[in-house]
Amino acid sequence: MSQSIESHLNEKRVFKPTKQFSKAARIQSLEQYRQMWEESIKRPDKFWGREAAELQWQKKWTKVLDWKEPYAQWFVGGQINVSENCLDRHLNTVRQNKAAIIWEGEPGEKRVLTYQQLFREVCRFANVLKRNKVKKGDRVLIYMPMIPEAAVAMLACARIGATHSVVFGGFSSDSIRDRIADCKAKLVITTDGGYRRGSIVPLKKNVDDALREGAHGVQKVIVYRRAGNEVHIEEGRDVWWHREMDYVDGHCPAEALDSEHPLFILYTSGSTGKPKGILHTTGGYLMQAYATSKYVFDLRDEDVYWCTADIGWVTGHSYVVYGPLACGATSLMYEGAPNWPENDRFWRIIEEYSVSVFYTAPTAIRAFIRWGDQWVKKHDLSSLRLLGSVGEPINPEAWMWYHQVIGGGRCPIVDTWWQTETGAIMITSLPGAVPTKPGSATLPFFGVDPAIVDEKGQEVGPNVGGKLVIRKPWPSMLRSIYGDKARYKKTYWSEVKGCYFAGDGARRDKDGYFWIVGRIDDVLNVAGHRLGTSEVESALVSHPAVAEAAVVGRPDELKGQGVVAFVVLKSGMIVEPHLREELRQHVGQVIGPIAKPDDVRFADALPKTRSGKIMRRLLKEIASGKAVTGDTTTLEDLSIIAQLTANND
Ligand code: 7RM
Repeated sequence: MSQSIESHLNEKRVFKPTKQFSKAARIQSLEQYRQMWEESIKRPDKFWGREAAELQWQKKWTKVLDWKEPYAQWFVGGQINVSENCLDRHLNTVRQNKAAIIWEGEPGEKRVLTYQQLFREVCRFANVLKRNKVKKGDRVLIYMPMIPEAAVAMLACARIGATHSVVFGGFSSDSIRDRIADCKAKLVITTDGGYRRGSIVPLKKNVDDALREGAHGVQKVIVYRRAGNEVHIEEGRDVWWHREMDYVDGHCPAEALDSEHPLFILYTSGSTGKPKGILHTTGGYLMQAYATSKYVFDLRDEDVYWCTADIGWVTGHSYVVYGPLACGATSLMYEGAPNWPENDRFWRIIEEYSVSVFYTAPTAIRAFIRWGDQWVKKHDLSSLRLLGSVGEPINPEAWMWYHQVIGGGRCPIVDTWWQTETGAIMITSLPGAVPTKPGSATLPFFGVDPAIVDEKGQEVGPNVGGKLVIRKPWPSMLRSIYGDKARYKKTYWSEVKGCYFAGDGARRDKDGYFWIVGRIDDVLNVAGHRLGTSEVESALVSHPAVAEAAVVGRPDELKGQGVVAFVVLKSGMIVEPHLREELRQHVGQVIGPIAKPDDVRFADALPKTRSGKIMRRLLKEIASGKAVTGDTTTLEDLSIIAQLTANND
């Protein structure tokens, strides 16, 4: 739930780290944090140089940072391989036979892959990619459910220097097609299907549909058999994962890659146009994914760490796969829904595997609250020692419930603010050092220099709302929007001079704590998923009955924001009863189920100013059932308001 500044200004509770937690933590006090943060800002070369020395480099860098705004190069001249750091580095240690991935399928299967086993699978699959003509620099699209093979596919790409682009399994064939076209993927890795709430999602069929129309450069599709559902196999194009694995051996040296070699492209919604391909590179990304996993989750060898994000989101990249594995941690993966077969699935998993660090999203926490404490109470959660939150502002009520009911009052909560673009955590508490306040992401991570600025780009004082910006480059920052440098520059580096503009509004309190309010651009945050209003609008307009559409968000108790669509039909079309549902389904098909509008309202026209701008402020008020306030004098046709407000069923 996006909070208003007024609502969280009243939050006065402070939770100090317990002595017991601090004593064992890497960063043990606020003073230690402050000292290290100062150093990281004043002497980034020294700070990051020391951190980077913990990773395995094939060639040492000559310069930590080369910054020519808005382009950063980190660890210039260095060569490093992400998969080598996540796998090989742990092999000749006691971690060799430690669980790298513990997996549970939705129907209940269980698998454990040790570092040795994961290493072998990745090497073999990397050879499968080579066998199928994938070369360093090629793009590979991954469209898979949450199974260990998804991580194997990502790490195998990283091993040979292919750039992966993971598409969330909940996205439609249209989304796959757009992304294939944009990144010019040469190969697709998918499965026959995946499980979600007891039914099978036809992933391979969606890939087939995506490849049916239009020109594309996809030469091969590798299919892993997961669900056993029947699939079409296109001779000459489609090959089975298990068959291919029989042809190759387990020897595959990790390619020496430049620090700035592209590791992945991940598409995310912006305020205009189609989703942008956020480009991340190798050395700096790995550095910050590693350092944040180490300091924020304070991972140690005994931990069973569980991040519930899907690998289709950046959180799944950085905190299911790359960060924890670079730390040599045990990362738990679960394939399915939290309420399958019953509402206690997550608590069952935590109890069964003795999960000690748990990282999830506020939208999930609010659903758990609604389902009731009885589902939690059935299970022993005493293994938990640390909780994390990500994806949207966490409202203090949800924070308190998480702390008391899930954490038993003893686990610190790290509320981690970051974005697809930032690659890794940026604002967060460190669990042994920073006192927390419910609803605040607290203080910047090492090397991160955020500020709140006003319209003119001037830093504002305590408790004044403004734009959240980052004033210095950081190792895991995006390097560009794939194929569109101009848009990169315009979106992120031209709003506030000399700063990265995040698109969020926030304030900073007198203790320097950051309180994120939410997006201030036309990006919605629906159940922790980013969605551009313009994306949903173009999906609606692609329906034959629709002439024009405007989409806004409205506060939603569970999802944070809900989607409300205002639709004008083409002339001659009448509002038939089935049309509302048909439009919802249509959006679901074009983008994916998460984008389906919660409410569709019809009108003869949209409220516009005389210069033709849609009055979104007004639509937002109508969507949330508020009275229309403020200036409507610029509105072209006043009767529209009455129509839109009345159309409220
Ligand atoms: C990691 C991720 C990014 C947007 C971001 C914010 C919101 C994320 C928090 C948060 C308040 C948080 N990447 N956001 N984390 N807001 N507190 N701890 O979510 O690219 O998908 O979304 O999410 O608005 O700009 S993302």
